[in-house]
Amino acid sequence: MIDNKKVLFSGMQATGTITLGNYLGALKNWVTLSDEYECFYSVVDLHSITVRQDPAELRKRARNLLTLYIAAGLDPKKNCIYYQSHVSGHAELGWILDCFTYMGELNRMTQFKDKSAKHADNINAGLYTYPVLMAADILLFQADVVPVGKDQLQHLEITRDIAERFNNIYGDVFTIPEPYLGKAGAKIMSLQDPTKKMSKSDENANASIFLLDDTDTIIRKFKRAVTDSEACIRYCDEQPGIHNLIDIYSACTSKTPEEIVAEFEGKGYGDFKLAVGETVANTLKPVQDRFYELQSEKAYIDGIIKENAEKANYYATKTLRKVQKKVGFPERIR
Ligand code: ATP
Ligand code: LTN
Repeated sequence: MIDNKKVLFSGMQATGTITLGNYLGALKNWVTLSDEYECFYSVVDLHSITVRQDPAELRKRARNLLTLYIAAGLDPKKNCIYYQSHVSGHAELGWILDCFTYMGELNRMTQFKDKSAKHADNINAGLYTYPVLMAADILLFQADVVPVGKDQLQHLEITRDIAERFNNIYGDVFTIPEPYLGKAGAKIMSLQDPTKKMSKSDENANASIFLLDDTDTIIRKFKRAVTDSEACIRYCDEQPGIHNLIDIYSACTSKTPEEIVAEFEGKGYGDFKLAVGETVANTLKPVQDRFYELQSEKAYIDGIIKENAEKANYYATKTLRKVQKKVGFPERIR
């Protein structure tokens, strides 16, 4: 608890331009939750280097991502928006938690299996211990709740296991976090293969809507979206393409799938795809406009980066000192 509010932590990697999946599955919920909780939203750049990055490009993407957090509606005066690399406690707690995590647990992580298949030439130890660093992110702030997309639930589970293990040995040190999944949009699928999740690292640019895609591009991508052969709009597992488009429309409009099916009764795929495309474009437009405005407000953003890194460091250090004491590191002499 901070000032009688429960704590929320979440983060995104600066590995590419964020997609509609990241927005509907995570960022949009972050904004909704931001009044209720004391929030920490990190650009998790330490996680990004588990995959080889171009340094200049990484720096630029991280800045854009941080700016997008604000453009999407997170007030940086109320929410602590910061770069993970500016708070050394993440790495320090990560190391300690490495020593409380079993290789058997890490061997089961599906993201590790997927990413090592994708980057077979660079299966590094960081990629393997990635979930422990993620656990450190969350536990460092004693987070009660962690809003994520469905693909991250396994990492939340291991975070809880590590925290419980640590607490069993040393007493109540860590808050046990709960995942938060939004109602709609928890798993947005690729527009080209609706059995795969929409991902910012997909090689096919038509498979993903990027947050900064312009209106024409968005509509074109939806027009080309792979759908099914039944030519009617139903919400069922046999029509994964239409299912995905209904989920997207639902997440943008707050209409239920039933209402959407009723709205498009008797209409064809073409009409529906256009409606989804226009709705997504209208949803993203204000975020894009604000992003481009903010990009030119360098001093303002720099100020936020500095202030929030200090705030994050303050809370991180509090937990870290407690943990260091528990495991038996010597007291600091002041
Ligand atoms: P990559 O594609 O590079 O593996 P990613 O987009 O899956 O990256 P992150 O940037 O780390 O991964 O994800 C940030 C947040 O967005 C996480 O909470 C994740 O669960 C959520 N997310 C990612 N993809 C989707 C999706 N297709 N649908 C819903 N939520 C998603
Ligand atoms: N692993 C997440 C990104 C991430 C995160 C976190 C999310 C890193 N640390 C802490 C929530 C809380 C991902 O790949 N989507």
